[in-house]
Order: sequence, then C-alpha cells, then structure tokens
Amino acid sequence: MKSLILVIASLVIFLALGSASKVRYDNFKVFKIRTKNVEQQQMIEKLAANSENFNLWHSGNKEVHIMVSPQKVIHLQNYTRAYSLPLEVMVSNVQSLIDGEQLSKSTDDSTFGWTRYYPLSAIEAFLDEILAKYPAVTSAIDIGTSYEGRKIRGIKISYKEGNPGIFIESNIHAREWITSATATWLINEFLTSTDEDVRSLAENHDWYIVPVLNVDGFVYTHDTDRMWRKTRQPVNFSSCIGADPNRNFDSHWMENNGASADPCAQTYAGTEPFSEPEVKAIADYIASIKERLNILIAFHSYGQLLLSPYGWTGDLPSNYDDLMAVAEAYSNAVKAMPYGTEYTYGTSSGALYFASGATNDWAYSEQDIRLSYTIEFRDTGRFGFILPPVQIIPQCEDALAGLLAFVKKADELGYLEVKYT
Ligand code: 0X9
Ligand code: ZN
Ligand code: ZN
Repeated sequence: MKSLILVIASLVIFLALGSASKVRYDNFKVFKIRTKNVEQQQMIEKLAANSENFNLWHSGNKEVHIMVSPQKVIHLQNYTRAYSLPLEVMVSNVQSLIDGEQLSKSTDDSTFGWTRYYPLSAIEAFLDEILAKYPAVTSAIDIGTSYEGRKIRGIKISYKEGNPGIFIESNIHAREWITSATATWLINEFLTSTDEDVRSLAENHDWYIVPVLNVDGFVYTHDTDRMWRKTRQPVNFSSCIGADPNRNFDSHWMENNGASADPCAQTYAGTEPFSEPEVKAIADYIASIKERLNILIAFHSYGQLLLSPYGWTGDLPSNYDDLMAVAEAYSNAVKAMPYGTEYTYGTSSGALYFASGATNDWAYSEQDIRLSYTIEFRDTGRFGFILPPVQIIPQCEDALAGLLAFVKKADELGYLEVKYT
C-alpha cells in the first residue's frame, strides 16, 4: 500500500513537472504592424530583441508580425501610437492555436500521415518504413550528428543513373513544422503516386531530402517551447541558447547587418561560420555531392514567398531573370490550384529583408548551385507557424504543383544538364 501511494505520488509529480515545464502562451497576441519604410521595420525589430515578452514572427519592409505577452500589449500600443503606426490583431491567443494544433492528435504516433503533426521519432520511423519498402530506389543519407547527439537523417530517391539532382533542406528553423510535413508528403508521393507528371518528376531527378535538419530544436518545440526557432547549442558567457542556423553558413557571414551578434537575438549568427554542428554537417554533405546538384530548395514558413539570392546584399545575381522566371512558374502553378494560394517572389533582400549566411546564398555562391531558393510556405499570418493540421495536405498539394512547374521551367532554361560524369 505504501509503495502504491509512492508510485502514485511520484506519478503526480512527474505529470505536474511534465506540464509545468512546457512554455505556455496564454493570451499572447500576434500583431500586424504595417511599416512604411526600413527604419520603422528596424525600430520594431529592436523592440523585439532581447525580450521574453516579444517574439518576432515575421519582418518585412511592408509588414512586421510580432508576438506580445499580455503584460506588454499596452507597451506595444503606446509605442506604435507614438509613431502613428497602425496595429492589427492577427492572433488573439497563441495558446489556443497551439491547443487546437494538438487536438487532431487522436491517432497515435505510430501510424504516420498528414492530418496531424508528428514528433521526430515518428518521422524517423516513417523514413525507415520507406527505406525498407523501396530498397531499390531509396537510400539513407547520414548527414551527421546534432549538438545534443541526435542523428540528422535524409533520404535519397534515385530511379536511375544520370539524373540531375535536387536537394531539399527542411525544418532548419525548429518551429516551422509545416516544412517537414511537406517534405515527408513529397517523399511518399514520389514513391507512390501514379500520376504521369509526378512519376516523371520523381524518376527523372535524383532527390536528396532532409525532412528535419534542426533536430534538437524540433524536439524542443514538441516537448518544451512550440515557438523555438534556433539550434540548442549553449553560447559561452550567455544565458541564451542557440544560434539561427540560417545565419550560420560560411558565405558573407554577418555582413551588412544581415544577422545579429547578440546571442539572445532570434537571428544570432553564432560565434563563427559553421559554429552549429547541424549547419556544418549539411554543408559538408552538400559540398560532397555538389556536382550532382542542379537545384537547392530550403523549406521555411511562413509568408508564401519564393526567395532567390541574395540575402546578404541588394545586388542582383547574374542569372536573376532565370531565377525569377522559375519562381514565377511555381507561383502561377500554385495559384491555378483549387485553393488559389498566392506566392510572391523576388530576391531575399528585396522581397523580405537582409539575411546573411543563409543556406541558399551559400549553395548559390559557394557551391555553384545556380537555382537556389528559400520557399516560405503557408500562410501569410492568420495562423503563422501554427498552421492548422487541416491545411497540411492542401499545402502539400500546392507544393507539388509548384515543384512540377518549377522543374519544367528549369529544364526549359537549360538548368538540368548533368554536371557530373
Ligand atoms: O529569416 C529567415 O531565415 C527566413 N525567413 S523565416 O521566417 N523562415 O525565418 C528567410 C531567409 C531568406 N533569406 C536568405 N535566404 N538570405
Ligand atoms: Zn562578403
Ligand atoms: Zn525559417
């Protein structure tokens, strides 16, 4: 009897700790602020830096989306009133979005699908299942090991020799869950679809897909803080943890204010280029197969944008016209889908903001992958990073339609010539 009480008591403590250790966002709001210029954008970014009460969801030269704790709403209102900036509520209670996202968890973790979001263990099990089922055309990619010692896994899909290669990086930012849901859906589609165009897309290109790059951060978003973005490597002499892996690549690192030197900032670039093991690992892998790669796409959310180089400078890349033509093809194809989702496009610096050390700039400039993009998937802010599970499949269908048109245009423009022998 005594031991039973002990068991129950420790169970209660365990459960209490389990829920208490999860960060909650009760009555946190997300506001949309329409900015008129870069100065105003930067002003709001400054407000968001270094504070647990503010968290930047999106920042562009037209709009800034900022999450605010209930205590600081007044502060933001006073601030924006002083500069006569209009303030609109986009999300009235972030916690209720997070709770809604969990509601669809009726199925257990072991039956994989795309009507809910899954933890890393389930994504890995899905990959194993695919590898076991299609051994002739798939192979496991071992990207490397994360700071916390997790394996970073990828999958190669190759139906024949001599294909041009397409690399997909996904979930480098921990909270962008829709990216790995889309990556796994595409993997499944490439192996099971009977659609003629999809078969041709799958079989005439080598696909290298890494569904979750930032594995530590991803696990952290599931277990502790849904809104985590960065890696989980501690920073010397700082109480803040992690760097922005999409500012950590060794290409014009930290130039032109495209990243932050403040370890507490969401866009902290790290102590040096490739200081984050996950970034170093994927860079080494990409470099090892760069002759085989014609296209690289980094999956992000949100904003519905296709972004080409450069992020670190406002200068236009030499094949800018082609980069835009391919992006336009993606955008038009998605718009023609029943959902009518609209994607805009441009260079990262022009269409979004200055960002140095990002994957696609590095791939373009340092690895000579001439079609390198960042895609920001759904939505434009109604749900932001917490895209409801009912939108997963529509979003995936959009992505496939977009990719079909993207690759077709790339081929027309001569970008799919194989570079290896
Ligand atoms: O800021 C980022 O890293 C990306 N946006 S996100 O909201 N997903 O964080 C955009 C990066 C685009 N810039 C470059 N590729 N340089
Ligand atoms: Zn430079
Ligand atoms: Zn991102």
